Amino acid sequence: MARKLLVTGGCGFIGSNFISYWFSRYPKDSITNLDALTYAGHLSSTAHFADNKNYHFIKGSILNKRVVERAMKDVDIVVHFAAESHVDRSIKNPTLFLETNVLGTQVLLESALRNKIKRFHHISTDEVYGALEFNTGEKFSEETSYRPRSPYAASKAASDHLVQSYAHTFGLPTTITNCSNNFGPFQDPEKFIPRLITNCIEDRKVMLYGDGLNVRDWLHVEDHCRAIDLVITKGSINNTYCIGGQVDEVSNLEVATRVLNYFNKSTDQIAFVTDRLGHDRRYAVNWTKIRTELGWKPRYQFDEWLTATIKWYEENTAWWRPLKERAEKLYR
Ligand code: NAD
Ligand code: TDX
Repeated sequence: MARKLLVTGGCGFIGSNFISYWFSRYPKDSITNLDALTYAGHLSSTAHFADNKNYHFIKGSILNKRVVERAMKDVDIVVHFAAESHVDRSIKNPTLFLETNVLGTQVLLESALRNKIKRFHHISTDEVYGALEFNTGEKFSEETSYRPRSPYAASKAASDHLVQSYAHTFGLPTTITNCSNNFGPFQDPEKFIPRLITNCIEDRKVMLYGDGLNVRDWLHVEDHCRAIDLVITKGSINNTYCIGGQVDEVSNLEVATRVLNYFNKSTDQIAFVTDRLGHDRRYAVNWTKIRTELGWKPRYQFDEWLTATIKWYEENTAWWRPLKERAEKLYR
């Protein structure tokens, strides 16, 4: 039977990829996308499905109770992506992160409860677990204690706790996924990999924070979407699943070197700039639970799909060029 989904933040990077993924897999389902179109929300990321008769867009904030209540009508499944998502911005303006990520999530939870939603799926991050040391072999898992270290991570941790509290106290059927750094098409050029690629295309220097040795666990956005699908359709209620990528430990410096190599540029193009305050050293995710319970594993190998992502940015300059100057301004 066709289902009705409410996707929040569907004009952002992962949300727009998720809507494309869902329509390709479940064409009979209908999707309402509630997005405030902040600086991170782009209608251009939704152009390829905007005409689908099963797609509806509402421009509005998850903080607006009236708008949320309207969007929630007759919905079966909520998939909640909307958030302030950039760590550097959370260092400059933490308050906005608390408003959107914590209070906004609570508005959605209240409305989901009132409307007897069958599943509330919350998208979260591995950053709630803090940071790992180098060369320890340690990874984050569902058992790891929460130790958020940036205002962004703290706001996501608070939102996870709220979701769990609504499940426990009020019986709202929820699931949470905590995933690592995504990469792929339609990621805003203010984030590391798209900034790297677009700086190379525009012959700008490539910026690395600190010594460039920080490690991220890169997950292709489509692998992420497939994992969310499995958790929604087959995952156990009131459960958390960790999601990570198919990548060997790779430092930011190595990622930058690979991108520079693609463009036949030398590492002289790298500028080591002032480190991010509180910069987390290393993330790595143990995804055993989702593999053993739901049979998920990442399909997209990092090196191969980094090249595919570079090509996507080369071929889609019309998408990112209008966003580039604003993104660079953030770092001045
Ligand atoms: P993004 O910044 O690209 O997009 C966020 C979207 O939310 C935008 O379309 C924006 O307009 C919308 N939004 C912001 N505030 C809103 C509000 N008040 N009401 C309605 N819409 C609002 O983010 P993303 O990278 O796609 O991340 C999506 C989710 O995944 C976030 O919850 C983020 O914490 C989580 N996450 C992201 C990553 C990653 O690597 N990008 C990794 C782990 C978890
Ligand atoms: O220009 C840069 N130079 C640089 O060295 C930028 C923008 C980043 N970096 C570093 C900081 C990090 O070590 O690259 C790494 C990745 O940075 P971001 O793209 O800002 O991602 P990160 O801070 O790791 O957080 C991301 O993954 C987890 C998402 O933005 C979050 O939303 C998600 O929860």
